Amino acid sequence: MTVPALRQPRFLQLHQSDPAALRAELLTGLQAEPARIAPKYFYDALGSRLFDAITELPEYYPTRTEAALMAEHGPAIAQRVPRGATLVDLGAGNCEKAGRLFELLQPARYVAVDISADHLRHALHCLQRQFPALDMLGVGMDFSSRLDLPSEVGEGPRLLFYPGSSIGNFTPEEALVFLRQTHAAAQGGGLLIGVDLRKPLDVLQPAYDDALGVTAAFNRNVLLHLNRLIGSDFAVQDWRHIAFFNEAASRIEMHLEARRALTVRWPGGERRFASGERIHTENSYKYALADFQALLAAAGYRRIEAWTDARAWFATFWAEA
Ligand code: AVJ
Repeated sequence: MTVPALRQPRFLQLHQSDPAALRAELLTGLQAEPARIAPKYFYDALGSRLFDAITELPEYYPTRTEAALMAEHGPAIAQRVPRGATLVDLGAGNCEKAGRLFELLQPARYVAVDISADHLRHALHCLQRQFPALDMLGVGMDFSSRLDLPSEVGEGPRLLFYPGSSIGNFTPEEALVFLRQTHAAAQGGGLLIGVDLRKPLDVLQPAYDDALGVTAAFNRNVLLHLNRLIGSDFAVQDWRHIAFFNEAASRIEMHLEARRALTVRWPGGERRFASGERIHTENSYKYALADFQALLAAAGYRRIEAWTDARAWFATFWAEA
């Protein structure tokens, strides 16, 4: 008896972090008025674990609402989505959400994209054991500034998958640029995307300022990450977590606020912060269903369809490229 050779996932690392460019970008943000740090810096090893913990908090509704909505409307979504497509998972992380879609959507190939191919190794090897016949590729690339999928993704219709409402970190103008890039990359397929919706303040606010202080730890941890990246001397105890809904901009804003007047130093520079001065660390936009639909149409998508949970807190859109 011959045992067929087991398929193995392939990996491709495209993004090479350039320490000088990274440093320059971070220092520009630190010296800006007001100071800012991009949300992608939340996700060092500890930050990624803290984010996973956030998703289990009673106050943080997006992850479980999206999961329930995908479970409920999965069959309807599957009716729209082409079979045998290449499922391209943008920001795959632990690949959990995509794994739940395989049976439903029957992709011919799975391409997991994350900033680092190394982050994907463990998850893809696990998934490959569960789905031995599926062709799998892990791609390490930074698509936050430009989505430029490599030719290794292959021919055939692509199903781009961008769950979790990460699109909310972009301004609507940036989101439109990004959606146009996904439209160009989808070649005859489409986009399945999770979007967090506007909702009452008493739901929104605690989701980003939970009673246990996990989101506060997640926000303040960015300073420890920065200390390692640029050699700064931020002391986390000097900084307070701030989160509020900016109604006019329809976004949650997160900031770190200096508890006292202080100076932060790094090799070659420093910045003074007044007491109460803030560093802007994240925007998380909340959309009206019709506004996001219009954004997808403006990006060139047609036959746009949305599913929401019963309370209309979260939406999953399918849009044909
Ligand atoms: C990963 C961007 C979807 O905006 O809800 C969670 C990040 N920040 N709590 C979000 C986050 C604070 C999250 N996204």
